[in-house]
Amino acid sequence: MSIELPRLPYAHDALEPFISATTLQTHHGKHHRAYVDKVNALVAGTPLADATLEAIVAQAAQRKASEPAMVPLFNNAAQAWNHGFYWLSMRPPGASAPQGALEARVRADFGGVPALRDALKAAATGQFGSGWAWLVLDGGVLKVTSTSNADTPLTGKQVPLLVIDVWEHAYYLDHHERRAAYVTGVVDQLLDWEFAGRNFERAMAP
Ligand code: MN3
Repeated sequence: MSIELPRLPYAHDALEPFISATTLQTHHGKHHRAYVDKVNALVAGTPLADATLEAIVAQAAQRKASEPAMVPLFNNAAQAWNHGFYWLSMRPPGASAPQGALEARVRADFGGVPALRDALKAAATGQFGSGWAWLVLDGGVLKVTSTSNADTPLTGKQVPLLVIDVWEHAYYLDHHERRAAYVTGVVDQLLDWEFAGRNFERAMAP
């Protein structure tokens, strides 16, 4: 068994004009696929060959400080996982907003949805260099965070609810150096708050 490139949950042009079909073809078909292929090459013939992607990320994260070979495995496996989560974090443009229990939690922790959107934009535009901006649940409290390169909340105690890829390959073809233009489109038009709501309810379930 090897890990697989997940299908995009929408057509390549479904996120236009905020993210172009050309970007999705390259980002999903080339960048994400390269991470998946590299993981499969690195685990082939090892005890991790049959592990799930989540287990590979966890193992590599735990062992990379003492085993140099685990560093590239972590980087590629975490990137593979982060990208799968990123595709699910978006949906075709339209009015989507937190509902129900998640919306109540957003009001309690951020004061309201507009403040949460501002915090996500600030984290995504403010992340220095390559990385990811996240909405996470941390001990029952919503937080906005960012991680560098391949780093992922999956390896810690925070539960990821949504993510925005802020590597240049996510926006350069569409927006060149204007990361903020890409981030504004994603946060205001593309984030899938139903996906965040399902992640939130699963994390809060006893
Ligand atoms: Mn990417």
